[in-house]
Amino acid sequence: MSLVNFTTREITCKIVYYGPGRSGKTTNLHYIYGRVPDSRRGRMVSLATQTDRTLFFDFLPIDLGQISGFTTRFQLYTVPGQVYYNATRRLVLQGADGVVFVADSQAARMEANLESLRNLDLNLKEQGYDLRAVMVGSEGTLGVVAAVCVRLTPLAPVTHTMLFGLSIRMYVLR
Ligand SMILES: Nc1nc2c(ncn2[C@@H]2O[C@H](COP(=O)(O)OP(=O)(O)OP(=O)(O)O)[C@@H](O)[C@H]2O)c(=O)[nH]1
Ligand SMILES: [Mg+2]
Repeated sequence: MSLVNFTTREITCKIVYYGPGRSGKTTNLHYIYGRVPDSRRGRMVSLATQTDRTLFFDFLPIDLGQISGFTTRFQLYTVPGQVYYNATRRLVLQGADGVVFVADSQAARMEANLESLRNLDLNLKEQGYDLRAVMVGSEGTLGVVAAVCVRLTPLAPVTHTMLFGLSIRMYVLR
């Protein structure tokens, strides 16, 4: 659930980029950092090894403007993809409102993608989420996002929420 602070009138959403090592999670955040205007982004923090592998996480705060008088902030995190950093992944995943799964498109990395998806499934279970249910998506549960497009233009006066199902979730979890 996003954090809503009625006193400061702020809504904060935590989005975690998840996926196997070297799939491009940190690259995604760098790209977003490069596209968001200075006024809408905070400092990007990367805790990485000397070879630029994520050691703990990357963190990028972005400001999406006002929704119904509330300042909306997104906190984007990446996890370290290397298999032996699972304790860190579990920590970073805590309190996430959404997950962006970054798969590696190289055919040779298919098994690594599936391993990471299974690992996500296990780690979400610890937080009481079932990935199969999550991927169906219903109000109030965590969402798994395959792609994100953030438009930093003024909000429309009226917005609608749409819910749709995907028939491939069993295939994805196979
Ligand atoms: N060709 C190509 N290279 C990419 C792409 N995305 C990332 N890379 C390269 O792949 C390498 C690893 O990318 P990272 O973004 O550091 O990967 P990561 O998922 O954060 O990896 P970990 O931190 O180890 O989990 C870097 O050298 C990137 O430049 C892509 O879409 N295409
Ligand atoms: Mg990384």
